[in-house]
Amino acid sequence: MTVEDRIKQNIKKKNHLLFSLVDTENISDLSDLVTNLEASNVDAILVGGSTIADQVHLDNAVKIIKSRTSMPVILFPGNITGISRHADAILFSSLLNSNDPYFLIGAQAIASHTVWKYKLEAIPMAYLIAGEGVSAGFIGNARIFPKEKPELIVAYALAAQYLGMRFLYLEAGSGARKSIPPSVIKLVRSYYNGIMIVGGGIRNPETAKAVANAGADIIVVGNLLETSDYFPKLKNISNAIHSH
Ligand code: 1GP
Repeated sequence: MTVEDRIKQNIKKKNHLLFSLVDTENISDLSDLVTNLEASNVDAILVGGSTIADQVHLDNAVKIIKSRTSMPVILFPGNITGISRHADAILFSSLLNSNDPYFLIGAQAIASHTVWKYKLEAIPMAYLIAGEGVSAGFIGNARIFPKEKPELIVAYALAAQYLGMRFLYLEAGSGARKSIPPSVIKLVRSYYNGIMIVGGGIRNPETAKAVANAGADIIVVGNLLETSDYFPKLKNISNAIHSH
């Protein structure tokens, strides 16, 4: 079964999924982390980061993660350096609100042969930086949507759908002070038919629940995993998401 089918089946069963984003350059003990992710009932592990440069390190990290879990391990690359042959799939994304053609299609074209060679499952995804953006917004040269015009985000989401992108990631930015507002998620949900992922600035069960209730299929938690007391917090987030 493909990773995409596994995700879809899991959404049907559980309604909402929790994905953890692991920035391999910022985690010291990966084995320990994976054990805790398993114990928190996380549904998949995304591996990514906007500034990954060391591919040998990435490859080793993905290998370690894969050897310790049966959860899907999915690449979420910020650039062409974020590809590893050991992953199960790749979120093959275009940053649709970038000003830079490199992040729209240039990087994808350069990376495509590697994805083909590694036989990675490519999941077509629209990436929209719809919040403050943080590193991803800066590096990806994203045009920030005006707060008072969420219908512009809808326009991009619909365009993604008509372009055949089966996944949409609404990103506030890793470590964002505020997550994507539930009202925006709800609005986009009322138009977009595919799998909707929401991440950035989600650090507590209340926010996670509000994001899920607003219509996100998948909630992503990243930065929290880099804090010392993340384990109980992650478990609370997981319970909040999976309990409805
Ligand atoms: C970043 O959306 C993800 O790409 C996760 O964000 O690190 O703020 O949890 P955080």
